[in-house]
Amino acid sequence: MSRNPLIITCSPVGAEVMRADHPAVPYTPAEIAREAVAAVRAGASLVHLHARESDGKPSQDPALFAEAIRLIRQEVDPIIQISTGGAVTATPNERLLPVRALDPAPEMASLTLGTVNFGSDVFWNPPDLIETFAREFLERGIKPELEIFEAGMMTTAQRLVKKGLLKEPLHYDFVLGVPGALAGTPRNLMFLAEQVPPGATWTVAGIGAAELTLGAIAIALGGHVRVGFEDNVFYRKGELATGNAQLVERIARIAHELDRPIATPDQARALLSMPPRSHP
Ligand code: KMH
Ligand code: ZN
Repeated sequence: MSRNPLIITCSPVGAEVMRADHPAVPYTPAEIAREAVAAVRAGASLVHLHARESDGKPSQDPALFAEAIRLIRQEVDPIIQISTGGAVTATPNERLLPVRALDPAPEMASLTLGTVNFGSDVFWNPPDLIETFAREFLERGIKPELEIFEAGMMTTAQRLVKKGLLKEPLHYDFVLGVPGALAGTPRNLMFLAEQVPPGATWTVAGIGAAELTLGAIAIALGGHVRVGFEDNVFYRKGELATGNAQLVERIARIAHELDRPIATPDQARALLSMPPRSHP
C-alpha cells in the first residue's frame, strides 16, 4: 500500500454551479475565502480558485481573485491555484488576466490541454492558446496543473514537454464525468493513471457521484484527490453537502483508513516539486 501523503484539493466554486443547485454556493471573495479556509482546516492543502461577481456571474477579474487570496492567506497557507479555464464564455485574454495581474504571481494555475465538449457548450482550448498559456506560466514561474478531460490530452502534455513549454515533473488533474467528455469510471481513471510518467503526480476530480468513488480509488492507487462544489454539491444521493469542508473531511477519513497521511501545504509543495512559499 502507498503511504505518500495525500494532497486534498478543494475547489469551493467553479464557473457553472449556482445557488439554485445549492444555497451555500459561495460567490463573493469573502464567501469563497470562508469556504476555502474551512476546507483547509479540514485537510485541504491546495485550493483551486474561481471568482464570481456578487450576482454569481463567473469572472476573471484579478481584483476578485486578489481579495479572495488575501482573505484566505489571513487564516491559512494552502497552495492557491488560479483557474485559467474560467467559464466557457470567457475569452483567452480574460482567462489570463489574473495570471498577468496578480502580484505576487500565483504559485499555481490550471492549464487545460485541449478543446472539449462541455455539456451543451464547447470549452475552447486550441493548440496556440495552450502554448500561449504555458509560456506565460513559464515566464512567471507558475506551476501548471494539467487539466485532462479527454485521453488525447495526455499526448499533448508530452508534446509540450518536448517543445520546452512544460517542465517536468508534471502534475495532472483527471477531470472525469463532464457531460460530453471522458466518463467518470474506474476504468477510465486507471487508463489515465497508467500513462502518468515516472516522477509525475496526479489527482482526480470526479464530477457528481464520481467524486467519491474515484477519490477513494485514487487514494488506494497512490494518487491525490480533488473535491468541492465546483464538481459536486452532494454528500450522497439526494442529500446536499453542508459545505465544502464536509466533502474534504470525508476524503480525509477514507485516507486515514487506507493509511495515507494528509499532506500539509508545505508537504504538498514538496510533493509537487514546488518551492516553499516565501512571499507574504
Ligand atoms: N469551467 C470550465 C469551463 C479550470 O478551472 O481550469 C473550465 C474549468 C477548468 O473549470
Ligand atoms: Zn475550475
